[in-house]
Amino acid sequence: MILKTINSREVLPIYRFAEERPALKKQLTRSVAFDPAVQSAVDEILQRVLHHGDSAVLDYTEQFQGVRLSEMKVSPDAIEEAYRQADPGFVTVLREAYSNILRFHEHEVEKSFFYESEGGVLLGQRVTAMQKALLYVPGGKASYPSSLLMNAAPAKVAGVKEIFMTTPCDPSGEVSPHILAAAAVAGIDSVYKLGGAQAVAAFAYGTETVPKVDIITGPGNKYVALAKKQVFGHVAIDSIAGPSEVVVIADASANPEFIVLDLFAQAEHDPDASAVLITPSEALAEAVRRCAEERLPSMLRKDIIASALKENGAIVVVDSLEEACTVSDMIAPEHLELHVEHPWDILPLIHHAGAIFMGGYSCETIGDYYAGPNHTLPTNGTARFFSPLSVRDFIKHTSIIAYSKQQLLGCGEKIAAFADHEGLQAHAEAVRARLRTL
Ligand code: HSO
Ligand code: ZN
Repeated sequence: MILKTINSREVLPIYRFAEERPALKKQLTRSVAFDPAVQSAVDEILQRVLHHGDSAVLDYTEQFQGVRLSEMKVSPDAIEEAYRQADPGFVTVLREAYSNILRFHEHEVEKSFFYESEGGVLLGQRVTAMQKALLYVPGGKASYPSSLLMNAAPAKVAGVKEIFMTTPCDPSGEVSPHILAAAAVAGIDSVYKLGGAQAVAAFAYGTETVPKVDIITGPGNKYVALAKKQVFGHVAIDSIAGPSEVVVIADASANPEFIVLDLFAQAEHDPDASAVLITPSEALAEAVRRCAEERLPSMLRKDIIASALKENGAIVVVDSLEEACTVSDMIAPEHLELHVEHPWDILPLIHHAGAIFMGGYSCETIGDYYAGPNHTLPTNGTARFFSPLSVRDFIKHTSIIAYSKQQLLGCGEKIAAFADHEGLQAHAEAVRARLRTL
């Protein structure tokens, strides 16, 4: 078996965990870091849109998309037309996937609760949906109708009143017909042609024609990601999406070709994506490395795959499946596939992953498009504390407190005395004034 050093730049180098522990830990764990140049560009865009509204949005669109828009919205007719023109097979799978995604998210719905506390006091928590949501859909090569469905479904199920979508237009002012067809399937209320930090700013602050929303979700480039981070507080956001990641844990029973294609599937998203196999089987490690070398030249996106795998790809040989789970937890990957004979047996050993795919036939592609769970998942190791996009992101809770006169009489003086201890006289008097009426 060939063991490479951590500095190897070969596609899918093999490392032995025990020998490379500190270096591998450094290489495999990723964290969020923003470039200061991007930071200052985004700050300026946010400030200009905040103070100059539409004119700043139009100027930036002209600068970055190369078109002076006369209308920021896509007309309902154009959406309808894109839907009618779309390949019927594509529309069918969009509809089927959307129905699966909706059904999964219906299980996430939280109920309000009310209960009678001591002495009949009524307490509760009311769950209501946010009123307006913006779904951001990136342009160019990363413009995915599947991501639109994944963002729309939890908003719909939560009961968001108005769902807006925005995606950057091309230099002729057009947006992708596939995205428009998906917007029709998902029942998006209005579609805008804006992109970048200027789109995030417009919907976070509101302009003369762009509505201020309550939440902005969806992936985007580093400008969009940083703009979302900066407007957090003015609006809610889902999370800061980083490059996509997959970890595969496999034993000797696994199919090397399945593993290679699943690693490639993640790597083809982005040169910064990461794809890691962890296995106790040296024979499998070697078979996967060889198969990756064989398959790479025929892949359409081989250049992206090769750079992703060179920078962030690895095969890590461990002593046992237990150790594989420990290494995976250290990465806390966005996606984790368990290509092992008994995946349910090792599931309890995994604590941190955005989504876990059980067994060699549950490939990530199924989850990306069709199964139902959300494909917007925590990246960059944030699966330690963040969760997939869900209905919970689009709702909020309100506490309800209902005391009657008699119920206040029972506890009022104690509460007033509590307020006295904090030196807050008006608080104490607010209670005592009521007690005096009883
Ligand atoms: N794997 C991506 C989602 C996606 N895949 C969209 C295909 N289309 C991030 O989880
Ligand atoms: Zn994918």
